[in-house]
Amino acid sequence: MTDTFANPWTPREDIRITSVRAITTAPEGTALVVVKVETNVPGLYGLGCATFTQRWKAVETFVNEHVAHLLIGRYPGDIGDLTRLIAFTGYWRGGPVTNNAISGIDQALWDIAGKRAGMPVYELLGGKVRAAADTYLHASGRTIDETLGDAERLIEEGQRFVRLQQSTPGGGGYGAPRVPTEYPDAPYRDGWSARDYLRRTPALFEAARDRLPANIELLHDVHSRLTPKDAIWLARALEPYRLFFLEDVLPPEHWDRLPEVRAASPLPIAVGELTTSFTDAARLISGGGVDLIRSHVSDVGGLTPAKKLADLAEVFGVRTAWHGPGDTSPIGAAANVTLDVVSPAFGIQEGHVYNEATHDVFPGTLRIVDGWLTPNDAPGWGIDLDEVAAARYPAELSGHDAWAAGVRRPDGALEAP
Ligand code: GCO
Ligand code: MG
Repeated sequence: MTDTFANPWTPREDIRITSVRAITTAPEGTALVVVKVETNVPGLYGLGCATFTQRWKAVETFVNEHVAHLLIGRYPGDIGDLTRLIAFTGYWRGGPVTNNAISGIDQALWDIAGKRAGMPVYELLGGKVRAAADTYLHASGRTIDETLGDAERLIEEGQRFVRLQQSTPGGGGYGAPRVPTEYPDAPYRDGWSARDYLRRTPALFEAARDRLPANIELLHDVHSRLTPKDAIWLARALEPYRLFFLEDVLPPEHWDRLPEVRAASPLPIAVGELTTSFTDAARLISGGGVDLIRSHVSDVGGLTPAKKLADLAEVFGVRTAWHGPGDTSPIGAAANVTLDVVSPAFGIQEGHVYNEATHDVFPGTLRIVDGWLTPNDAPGWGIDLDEVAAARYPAELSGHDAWAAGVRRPDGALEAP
């Protein structure tokens, strides 16, 4: 009987995929999904990041029920064919659930390829063009003073790049703690006001330039909450403070207006963590609206498409800043830094300091040292998964949902998180 899903060539070696499983663990409370692909060669398996923390059960089911049977019996070296098979058999393509599932497989197969070759993945991609990736971490606080105090702590630890986020009433101002209401007469007293945010943010950066060393690079994440005109206003207001980048000024629905925003100010514009298709990310790069592309690698389908995006960015003079928050597994973080060291288009890497429980679950998890991230030299990603430890941290249905539902305007209208 012919196997409809088999590719029509004979594998170079008789190595076969024997099992494909999604494993979810939450050692920091945030659900992390990884895919484990096992083979008939004893001890030869790979791990890939498939973390869509808000909808982790959907990714788990997608991998275990819809993907595993397509791959069992296949040759793990045919990465491009296997990942296209997953995409095309669904007919409708793209989206975070599909792409995270594909990424889990894609990265696990690259891990296997590295282990077979006895090389880290960065060498399979052509090798290093830099020793390590410079990172930025997040400083936040209820007040300007608290935010800058947090930044000083990070600078003390060796960071040269810090993202500054300050609370504004209601929803916190993205990335900063929630503070008490300031709109007692409004229908929703604990609302978040874009006008108020626009007024406060330049003051934060003015104070930062006064207080922090001049060589420290400053970043800021708007988290997609502005209109194009407000975005231009903010970019211009922040010009004197020489930001390294201004992130996600517009929601994805208005990305066609990015060229206008970018042209209005010399401040570099970084966009892309909400891209959920390779082609959308490619169009951001080629469309003239971004200075840095910061896709979440698993949301565009894994290492293979992200490497193509890095190459495209190189051609267009755009730099990379791959999304790397706490809802990226340590395998995903390793994929990010792999891209960083192989690509001439590298701009900066968002870092996350994982807790010790995460290091127990994922032995080999990278640590930021003096602000730098350096990939493992071990074959593949050089990161393992201790399944017994992982099971000690079961995931719950996402706390991120509650956070995302928590931002409303003073008039009560739901705001993008
Ligand atoms: C960033 C982010 C994230 C996202 C988070 C959503 O790191 O720049 O915007 O923190 O909010 O990944 O789940
Ligand atoms: Mg962001």
